[in-house]
Amino acid sequence: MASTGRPEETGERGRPTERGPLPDGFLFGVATAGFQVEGGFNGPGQPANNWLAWEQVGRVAPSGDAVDFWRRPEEALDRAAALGCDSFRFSVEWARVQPEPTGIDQAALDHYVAIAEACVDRDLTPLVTLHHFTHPQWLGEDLWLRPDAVARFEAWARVVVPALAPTVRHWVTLNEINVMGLMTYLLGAFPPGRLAGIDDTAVALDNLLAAHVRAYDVIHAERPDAVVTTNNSCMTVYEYDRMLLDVLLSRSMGVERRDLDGWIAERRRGHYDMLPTPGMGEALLRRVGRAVAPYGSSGRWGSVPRRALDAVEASPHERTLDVLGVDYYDPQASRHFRLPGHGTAGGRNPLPVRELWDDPPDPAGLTRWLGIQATLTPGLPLWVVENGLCNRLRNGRSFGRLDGWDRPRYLRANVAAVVDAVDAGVPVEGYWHWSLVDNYEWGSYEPRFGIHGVDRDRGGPGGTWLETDAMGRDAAGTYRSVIAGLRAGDRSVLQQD
Ligand code: IFM
Repeated sequence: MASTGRPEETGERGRPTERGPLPDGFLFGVATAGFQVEGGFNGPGQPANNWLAWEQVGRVAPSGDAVDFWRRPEEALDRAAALGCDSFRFSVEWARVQPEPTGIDQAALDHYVAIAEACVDRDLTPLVTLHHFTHPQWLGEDLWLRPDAVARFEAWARVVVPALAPTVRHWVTLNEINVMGLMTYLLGAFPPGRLAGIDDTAVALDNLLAAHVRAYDVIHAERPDAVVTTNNSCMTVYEYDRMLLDVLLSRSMGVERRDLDGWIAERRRGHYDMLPTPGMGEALLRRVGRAVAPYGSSGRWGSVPRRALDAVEASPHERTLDVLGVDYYDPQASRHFRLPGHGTAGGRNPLPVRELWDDPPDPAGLTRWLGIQATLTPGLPLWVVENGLCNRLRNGRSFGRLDGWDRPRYLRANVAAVVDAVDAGVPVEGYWHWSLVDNYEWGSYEPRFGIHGVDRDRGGPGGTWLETDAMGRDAAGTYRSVIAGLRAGDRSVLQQD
């Protein structure tokens, strides 16, 4: 199995080192995504992506300059290095490199190579995402329903990977495949904003999984020692989380295609057996998930193409995940639904869903989740590819969280949860905090996730970075001391004040 750490740092997996409680080669990082930080999309003369129409008609806030990462990546990389991180995650934006159907913007591609090299110059292992929710506008909003979606994505990987592979060994193919499918076709939150498009969700998920497999193959052909993952956002409903990974892993687990549906049923049981007993809402969502799944169910969704399985079968690799990436926010599906009019930071929420800034932290849940994944896939290392806390900033006013949590407490508690998992023998090999800096949160600058806050009204394009986070807390100082302390074997840095 490929080692995920840098060669000089790699030791025995899951074994605490003499220097501290974490395995050798454990990566601490921060995670970002191009459209959220770069700026310079969807304006006149700028590369256009699938959010263009929504920005133009005012359905979402303009992404504008974001934090101007495209023009000054050094500031972000210096800040990540100053935290003591040894990894930095960024995405290569398809719309920037291929703004037109024909040809590529070589200067843009070279710029991404330069960013990867600038990471290495700072001892930051680059973790590169090939697709973080966006694609060129010319591919249409419904790219992931198109029969040629997988081939298109494979062609995109063939553009990026040869250019970056000499510098980049660690990859995320597609960010949060499950969220991409659900937000686009079920919940209407990503363009084209379809609600309850159950069949479309299934087709999109199938295409996204197949695209992952093809990209995995492209990356490994270019760089056999690559470490490749995709990072589902943890969700308790099996069909929208673990089932997708199980489809990818089925071949490596010796499951024949004809046996897949029965095996999926077993895996569903295994997944739910390890989760806390569901309340009524959760049980209902699980039933719905099961009824509409493209895999593991009978009859109704037989029309879904199952391209993912074809790709898994055709791959030269028995297993197309080198590490299991998890994004951990609030996995409990039923917790996302609330009665309209419920209280939220800064007012009342008229919608039947919980806002990001009200998502309840659950560090113990993170330890449990990591353990469950390791049990379901013994021997596969794990990365926490994203984990972060949101607060709201509205019209220049920053709101604290209703539950009183802040980022220093969250950072300590969640890293401690990862350390607990490692102590229990779970092979976690990296943690990337979302995010280094406040950024464009898919249609709005109100949700803030940054270790560094940004004053968007001061300074030039991209605003002014703050030393504190949006709540005025020293999140940077906390992460710095947590990383340095754990590397020195000092767990006291995880204690709450
Ligand atoms: O900002 C997003 C990111 O793009 C994907 N994962 C969740 C983050 C916070 O909502």
